[in-house]
Amino acid sequence: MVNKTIIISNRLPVKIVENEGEYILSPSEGGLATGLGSVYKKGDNIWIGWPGIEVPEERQEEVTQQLAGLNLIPVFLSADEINLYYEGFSNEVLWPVFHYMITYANFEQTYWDSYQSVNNKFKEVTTAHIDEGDTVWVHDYQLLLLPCMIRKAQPNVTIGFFQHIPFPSYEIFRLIPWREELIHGMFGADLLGFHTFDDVRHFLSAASRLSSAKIADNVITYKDRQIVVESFPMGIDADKFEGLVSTPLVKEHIASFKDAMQDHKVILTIDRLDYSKGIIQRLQAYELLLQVHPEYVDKLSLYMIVVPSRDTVPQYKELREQIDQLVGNINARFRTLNWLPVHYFYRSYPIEFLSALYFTADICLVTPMRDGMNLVSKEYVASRVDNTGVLILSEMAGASKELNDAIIVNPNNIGEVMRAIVQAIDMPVKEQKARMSVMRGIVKKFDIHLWVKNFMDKLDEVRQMQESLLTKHAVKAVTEQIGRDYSAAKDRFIFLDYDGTLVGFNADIERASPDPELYDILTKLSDDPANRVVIISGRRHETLEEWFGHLKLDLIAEHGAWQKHYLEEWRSLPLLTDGWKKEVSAVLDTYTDRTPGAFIEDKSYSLVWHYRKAEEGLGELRANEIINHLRVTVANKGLQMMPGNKVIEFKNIEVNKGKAALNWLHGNSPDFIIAFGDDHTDEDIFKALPPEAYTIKVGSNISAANYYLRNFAEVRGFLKTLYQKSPATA
Ligand code: GDG
Repeated sequence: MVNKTIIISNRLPVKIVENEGEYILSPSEGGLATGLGSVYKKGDNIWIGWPGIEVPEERQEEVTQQLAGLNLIPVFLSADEINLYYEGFSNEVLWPVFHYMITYANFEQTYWDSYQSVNNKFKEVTTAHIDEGDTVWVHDYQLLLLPCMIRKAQPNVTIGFFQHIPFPSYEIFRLIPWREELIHGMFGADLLGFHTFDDVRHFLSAASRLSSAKIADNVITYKDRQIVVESFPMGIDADKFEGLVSTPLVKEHIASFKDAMQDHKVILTIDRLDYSKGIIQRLQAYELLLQVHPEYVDKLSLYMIVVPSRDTVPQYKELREQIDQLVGNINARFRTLNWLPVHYFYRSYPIEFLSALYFTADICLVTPMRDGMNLVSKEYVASRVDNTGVLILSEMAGASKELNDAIIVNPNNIGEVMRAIVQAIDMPVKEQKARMSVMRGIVKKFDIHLWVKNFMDKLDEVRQMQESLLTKHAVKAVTEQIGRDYSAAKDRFIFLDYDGTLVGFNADIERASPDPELYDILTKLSDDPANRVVIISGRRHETLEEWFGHLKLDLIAEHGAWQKHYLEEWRSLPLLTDGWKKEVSAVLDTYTDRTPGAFIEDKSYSLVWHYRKAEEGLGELRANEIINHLRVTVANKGLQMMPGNKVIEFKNIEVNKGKAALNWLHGNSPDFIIAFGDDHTDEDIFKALPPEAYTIKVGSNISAANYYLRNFAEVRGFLKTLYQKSPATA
């Protein structure tokens, strides 16, 4: 069976109207639908979503059949569900919070209940169509819980998620009562996409504070899976907007607009009715302009199109009334007998009408308070085929990261917006063309098709990474090659790191002592006369002695500074000094005193600064300060400074787990070597051992080791399989 791709979004890309008892379907022409057309219209691929109207149960089968012809699968929602899940949780909780308008948020428990159950409904429909190996691409904030729900129902699929609105700073996101659930819902994906790198940063910071996931750069490791977080700035169908302006209908509109607008400078704004779009502040800037610069009276026209949206919600209704009022005031105050400062239209128009406006307007004023991307700005640019025109763009729109040849403004600064309009009016054509042609190049290159391709390619790359991870996973290898070699071998060396490898990582280093199961495994392993089992740890030698001194094990402590062959005494590496410790520890003390939760561990030949209990971010900051502070001391005193998992360790340069392991092998010629470890100090072992050795990284796959295991529990299972394969026990 060929694997398929499933697109899922709240709305299907189709408009359904009921006419004389019949449902009439018209496919959507929006940019996203066009871009994704290349995906969902192919082969067995499908798009799952709400069809946009309430369909009575007895007619759902009929609509399902009609939609199937377009590769669309409906999720039917009741009026109640739309009210609570869509209008409620999505638009009264997530929308305002994600756009930094927290005072608009309404944290209703019933909204949340419905959000969960509707996400679950989407999951039910998806699982009825999904097969192992398929790829899923979930869209937007209405479906944040869906990735995890699908993952649970069908673990072996590749899931991408893209959020079209901003992801706010953690300080804002944390206000949501259900913040952990939302983050974990998103963790079901393999790839999480946002418009901008700032959104990515904010998501990673929220994820690291609200979950136990490990985060390295833009890769989150959670429950043994890796999740890649990336920015994919969305584009538009640039060719379409460019082509539209020379179609007969648009040309006709252009001619009549030019007639109506005479030689006024035309400023255009187009938005959905929304408080995030900064419509009021923009009107205020325009009003200020007419007040401060009366010379523009009768020379300018503001064409303001506001597309009706959510106007049953009280806040939107209120916004509409405010706009009506402000427009009325400005017109009443500044109009002349045959000139109107603001032409305000509260309705939507066919795309040909918008295209003609884009082509005719001298200035496009796009000043949202917050916007994930903002496509209107890109559509204006794409429509300027002669490279004239000026775009004024809010720095709070995702698009400002790409279109930096626009006049960029802070939408809260009414004076700055006013000055930007003046600058735009006065801008010489040469400068307009210089700026616009650069922006057109960007909009044309990074169009909706490239956006879809980039996302799908990355998703495929992530899928391959997950697959290659599976082949590196050592559990399969132990039942095959490693197991066979182990059984055949007569002289084996087994190197085992302790913390994170044989036991879990514990916030309290005094805890995590060995348990009966571990003792049993180590005893059985070392009972085999062909095995030399070596514990190789960063722990103090006194601790290893206390825990393992009674077993038939070789012990290497403090990364090699202390060593003990079974039945012999502990000895330290010759020529090691600890004279440097006083000076380094005095410096570390000053940092510990300023970092609640941090502490120093004093070992015979090393000092460790621990910050796993310090405030997230502060520990890392201090660690970097320490590194800079002590860089010269470390070099002068022949030390090494090793940043690790929430620690920095200082020790003599000669001390190294890799050297210690090689030293152990010296004079022996084993026919089987295997080493396990979880942190960067174990990388020295993986690199030092001869190429025929098996090396196994625990907890991650990014390593010099040739295999990996997910956690200490898998290591224990693996070791059990090994000793069961021994000819001695067989
Ligand atoms: C969300 C995010 C992100 C507008 N009026 C008419 C009309 N439009 C079209 C425009 C444009 C689209 O609607 C609006 O897109 P935006 O990006 O500006 O804003 P949102 O709807 O809030 O979209 C946003 C976007 O998702 C994509 O990820 O950029 O940040 O908030 O394409 O042309 N289309 C027609 N008639 C109209 O009257 N036909």
